[in-house]
Amino acid sequence: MSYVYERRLKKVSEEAAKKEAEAAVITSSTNIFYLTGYEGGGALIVPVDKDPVLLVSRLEYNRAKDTSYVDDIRVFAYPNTPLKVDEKPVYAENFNEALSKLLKELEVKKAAIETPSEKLKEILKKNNGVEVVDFTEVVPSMRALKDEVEMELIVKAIRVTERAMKKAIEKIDIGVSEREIAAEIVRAIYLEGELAFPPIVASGENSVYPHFSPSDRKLHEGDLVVIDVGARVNGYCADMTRTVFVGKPRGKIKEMLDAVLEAQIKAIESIVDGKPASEVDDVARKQLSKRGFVKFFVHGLGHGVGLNVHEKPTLNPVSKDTLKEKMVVTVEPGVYIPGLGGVRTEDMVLVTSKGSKVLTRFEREIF
Ligand SMILES: [Mn+2]
Repeated sequence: MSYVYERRLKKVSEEAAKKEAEAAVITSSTNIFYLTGYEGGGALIVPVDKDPVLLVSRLEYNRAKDTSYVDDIRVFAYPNTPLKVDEKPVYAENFNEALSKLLKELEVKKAAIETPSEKLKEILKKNNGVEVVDFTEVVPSMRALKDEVEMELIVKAIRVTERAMKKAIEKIDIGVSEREIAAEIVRAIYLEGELAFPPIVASGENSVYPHFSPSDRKLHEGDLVVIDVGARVNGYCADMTRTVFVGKPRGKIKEMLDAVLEAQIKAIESIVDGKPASEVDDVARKQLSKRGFVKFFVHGLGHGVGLNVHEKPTLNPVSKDTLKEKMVVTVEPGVYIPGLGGVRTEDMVLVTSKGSKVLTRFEREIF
């Protein structure tokens, strides 16, 4: 992995240089993980022409030392705690003070910082006269394009998610509660990874809520059951949804199920490098409107997935993002009709130069 971190850190220092800063300051713990392999909070300082430095709280020091690609680790800790860590003195009493001291030591006059608080800006200006520019969007944009290492981990997370989905669907039966199905999912996922998010199991009247926490409700004949599941494996997430009908779907419900699948397939077929994300969303909406369901499609079509389950790009009617080769996105149209129920199908797709590759292998038509 070290060459991966080296490559990513080099890119960050280049981006900082473009902003005429002497260093980037990364404060998102997910971005720090992406750049160093260390998952706790703190800050990563990436100077343009010096080695990177990790700033962590005392409680995270050992984890940082054991997992981070970056060797130079400074610790901030309250003054009344032991003031030596590994025989090294504690660097400063709190985060802002530590960052201020470090930027001075590294002779940084202009820092490109992720989500800088007004308080931090003030402290830096007062202490060292450091000018601050925003760096919030840079690493998330890098993360939107997945490299080979990331693709392997994402596919692993998808396979774990599919095994959990299979268990959930096998469990579906009249009289079984949403909670029991959710528990089955959680167990299956924890045997191989962790949860990317708490599973959604929404049955009957609950299925009209796109977001829902599993309840004591027991399944009945004629229920739609929306199951939205995601595992996280080695930091990388998956996200998939299937809708199952308890019984044999007919009439309007069968139409909903078919319409959502058609919309999903059309949208996936329209994906290609260079396509505006809003246009893919529009393809799904147009398809649903042919069947009269578009007014019940109450959310965006999808989102990027990686270290976060929701990340760049966004696929919705107002998205300004353009799909690019190496992006991994979900395609998840849904129709939610009060009094009838909800239907959603979600798969993960890799954007390629020629079109797309569906990464999820799980059968779609299970009703
Ligand atoms: Mn999703």
